[in-house]
Amino acid sequence: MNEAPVIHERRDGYHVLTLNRPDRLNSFNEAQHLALRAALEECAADAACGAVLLTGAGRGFCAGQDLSDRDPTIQGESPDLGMTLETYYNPLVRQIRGMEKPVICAVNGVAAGAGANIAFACDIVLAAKSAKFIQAFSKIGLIPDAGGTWWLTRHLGEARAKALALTATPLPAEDAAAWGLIWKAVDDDRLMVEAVALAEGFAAGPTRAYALTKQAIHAASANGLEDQLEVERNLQREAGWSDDYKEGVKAFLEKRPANFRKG
Ligand code: T3D
Repeated sequence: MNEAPVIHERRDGYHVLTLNRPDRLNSFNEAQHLALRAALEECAADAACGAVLLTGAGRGFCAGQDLSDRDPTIQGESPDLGMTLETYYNPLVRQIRGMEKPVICAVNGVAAGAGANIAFACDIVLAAKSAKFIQAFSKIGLIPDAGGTWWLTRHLGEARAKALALTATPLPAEDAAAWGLIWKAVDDDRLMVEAVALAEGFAAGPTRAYALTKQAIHAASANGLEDQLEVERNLQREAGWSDDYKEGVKAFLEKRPANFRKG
């Protein structure tokens, strides 16, 4: 068995990152944080990588922070959780959001605490129908982190955000999709098939246009229409100067599939 906390597979055109602490439902300890950070840095730097696919080993996706590292009977003094967010979780969310290529999350089972919110940070979230999302924080006297208060409020509105956060009620994958929190819930045996098909599609696609699209959509949540029209003008100008755009139009006119070369 591979004991690395993150399994990093470099495939043709995309990378697969699998959280790999299944006996702890892939909850985060420091080693897993550092391995995931290094893997994402490599994905970002690899020009041949057109997409990242994140998933979990075993029956869970990720149960958030490894609470055995927070055992008060061992730790004594309370840890500074603001510091652990600043050191590990916040940079991880920024790394995923800022990745200049699509990040797909295949949620293979329960996603709890920061595990749920890291999934929501990804660009396209597919979940197995058996999976559920739990804002488990209130059960241990914490507040949602890793962007949880932001994703829930933006995607669901205050009523649902507060109910999920305050009650820690598990949200089944199909409801998460129906509520607009994730892209799709799929049959369990189809999860990786569909996630891989998406990754392969992105691997063959116009990477720079995907990066600019992410940038525009992220800007939209803070902008009014006038400001957003300006963002679109500026980013479309850049897209229009790319070789991918020339190739896309040429391929359309020649009635053939485009052969994007990531430029
Ligand atoms: O601390 C900071 O730095 C601040 C940041 C905080 C971010 C956070 O994420 S805080 C929230 C932490 N996560 C949780 O509170 C979730 C804890 N886990 C659960 O509530 C449940 O395990 C689940 C609802 C996720 C799944 O339940 P179930 O019944 O399917 O599985 P289980 O039996 O509870 O778990 C299976 C094993 O994984 C079990 O170990 P065992 O008994 O087989 O040896 C369990 O202890 C272990 N496990 C699950 N979650 C964690 C964990 N071990 C350590 N930390 C966990 N988070």
